[in-house]
Amino acid sequence: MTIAHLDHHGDVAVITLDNPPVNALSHAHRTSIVNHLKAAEADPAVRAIVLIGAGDAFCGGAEIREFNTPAALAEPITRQVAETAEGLGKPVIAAIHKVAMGGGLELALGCHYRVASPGASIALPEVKLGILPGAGGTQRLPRAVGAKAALDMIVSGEPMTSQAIAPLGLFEQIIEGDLLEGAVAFARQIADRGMPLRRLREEPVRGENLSDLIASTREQVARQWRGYPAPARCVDAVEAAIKLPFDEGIRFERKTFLELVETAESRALRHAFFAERAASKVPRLDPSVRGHRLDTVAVIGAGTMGSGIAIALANAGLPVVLTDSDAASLARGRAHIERAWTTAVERGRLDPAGQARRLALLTTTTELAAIASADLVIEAVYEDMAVKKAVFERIEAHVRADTILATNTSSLDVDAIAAASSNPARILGLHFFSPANVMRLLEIVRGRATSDDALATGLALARRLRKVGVVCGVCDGFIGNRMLEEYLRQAYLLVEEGATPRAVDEALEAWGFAMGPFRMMDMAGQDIGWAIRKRLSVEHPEKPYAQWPDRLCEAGRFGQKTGAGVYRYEPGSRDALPDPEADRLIAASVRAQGIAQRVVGAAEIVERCVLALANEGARILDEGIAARASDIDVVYVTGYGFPRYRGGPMWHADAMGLDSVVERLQSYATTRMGQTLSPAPLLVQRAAAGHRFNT
Ligand code: T1G
Repeated sequence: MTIAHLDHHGDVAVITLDNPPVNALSHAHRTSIVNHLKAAEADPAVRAIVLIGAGDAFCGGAEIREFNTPAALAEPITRQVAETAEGLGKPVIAAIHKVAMGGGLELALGCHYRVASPGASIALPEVKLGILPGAGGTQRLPRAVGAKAALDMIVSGEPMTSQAIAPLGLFEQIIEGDLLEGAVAFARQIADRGMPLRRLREEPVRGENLSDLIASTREQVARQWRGYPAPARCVDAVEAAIKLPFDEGIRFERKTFLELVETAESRALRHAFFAERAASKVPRLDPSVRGHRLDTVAVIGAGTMGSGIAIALANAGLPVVLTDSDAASLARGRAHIERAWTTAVERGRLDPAGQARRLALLTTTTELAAIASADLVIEAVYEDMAVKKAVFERIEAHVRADTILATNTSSLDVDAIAAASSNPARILGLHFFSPANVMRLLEIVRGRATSDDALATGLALARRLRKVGVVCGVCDGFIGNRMLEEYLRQAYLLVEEGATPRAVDEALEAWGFAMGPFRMMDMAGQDIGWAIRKRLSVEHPEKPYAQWPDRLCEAGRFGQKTGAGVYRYEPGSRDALPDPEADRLIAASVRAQGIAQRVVGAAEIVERCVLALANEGARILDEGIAARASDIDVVYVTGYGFPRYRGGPMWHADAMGLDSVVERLQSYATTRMGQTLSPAPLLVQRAAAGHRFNT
């Protein structure tokens, strides 16, 4: 790995940040940059200095892997690198392309001037890692672009493009051509004109009604970021920039950063960051296998999933052929897709040209022969094994021998589907989550016969769709739905023992879940859970199943789709309202079984539901269905509303201590749940060895 290096373009020194893959500011890199800045300052032949990034980034920020290690605090820290640039007596120009994020943007803010290529991604995303910009960003960005824009960027962590942020005052120039050439010419111009060195620390924070701005942002953060400490502290730091002299503001920022970087939430969010990236590294898959070119993708079945997948494909610029044997279903699917893009245009999330481009990519037909040119076919028909096998047989009659075939099944046996195929090696599972054009998770199911080529094609599709692809083996429910079954089992049993559905939902939502289990099942459809319980109670009779959910389904209470499930819903509303009829059915079911009622507290609700996830995750890990514990965390955080600031079920168990997890599960295993909460062998093993799930 190389680090920064210094070249001379006549009387302009060029310091190139060079720490692949994103020029992260490791201690060695920081030291090298400071040494080159000082050397350029001392060199009488140098009249100006340009900082530029090698490869695909100016700089992606501090080296996150150094956090909570001595290297992160070893001087020069990132703030000092920015201060060195700012303190020089010669003009220092940051030349930005592709990415300037976190400490990388803060380094650029310490420079006297900034130029950029168009399309660069500019962000202070630290809040997404549970921290805040700790190298002067909260103090300099408000002075560069004004308090409002800076506050939006720092609290959201979201990027702006270089050309969008330029008018706010961040960049002196957007350079269309060769960035280095343009930056050197700009630097020489600054030197020739003897321009004053622009030091942001000497400038005021711009904006009106700043106290109102801070107050309103605080209210918005309190509503939107429950459970996340960092956003509110970001507001505090920008308020310090407004109210305090620069150096006091910097001290406040540093103190706040050091507090946040030690929080459990930040450690969990950093785990989630790296876990998503680790998921793309698949054991026993030759990294040189890149998968098929994807020029055309076909989707079979224009229902909710099929049309959602078609939207996701067209949004990613892929030509898609959507077929359905039933003309009415196809028409409904197409109408759903067109409505989605029309709504996006109405809401300003898509421009008419983008809508037209997407519509041009979409072909809908009842003729299955239209899939002949597809490189990949995704089956999204009714969740029934016989139906799927029949569809695959018809698909194979129309496509090339090398076309990859994927089933979108949410739990059925991919090996059984593949076994019915003439070429099982080309078959895999691509489990999309509804709505497929919104949810980031994609479970990529690797069958026994799935070839590396087919698997690599699934991973490439996930990247193309900007989804998080997690490879899993074949089992009932793969990773997420298999764990969900154990989570729901506890939730249903808790109600049988005396908890109300609303108490269960509220306990888990207070703990951080986006939606409690019963509101979630009312939305997904109680009938879906009913069908799965019917199948599993036959396949696994040894496990206890609560009966009251079946009583509600027998009464036709499927949730929002029927206006009533566990809760009642007014027409057109998703508000979960109390429903005495549901309470009556539950009480009758419990009475008929003679189950003694008791007071069930929120702590027990959370513990049994959350640890049931980690316990089943341990079995999934032990069976090799998931390659690593962090893949399980990624599935549950990105696909099932597990709070990201708690890292995922396996990370949470690690944070609790696996010996405590074993002890808590054993304390419940003696009750009615029997072996459903008895600790999994791998959990007991890791706890006894003092190890963690996430190594
Ligand atoms: N530190 C360490 N590794 C990093 C990294 C970072 N800042 N950014 C990326 N990587 C690794 C990543 O793990 C992956 O590794 C590889 O680079 C490619 O990443 C003082 C304290 C920059 C937009 O939060 O958002 O500065 O898997 O797959 O899609 O105030 O990476 O190959 O082993 O994501 O092209 C603030 C985080 C840090 C930006 C590029 N900065 N990075 O996206 O590639 S805190 C961030 C990203 C900070 C200061 C504070 C993205 C990217 P591997 P990738 P990409």
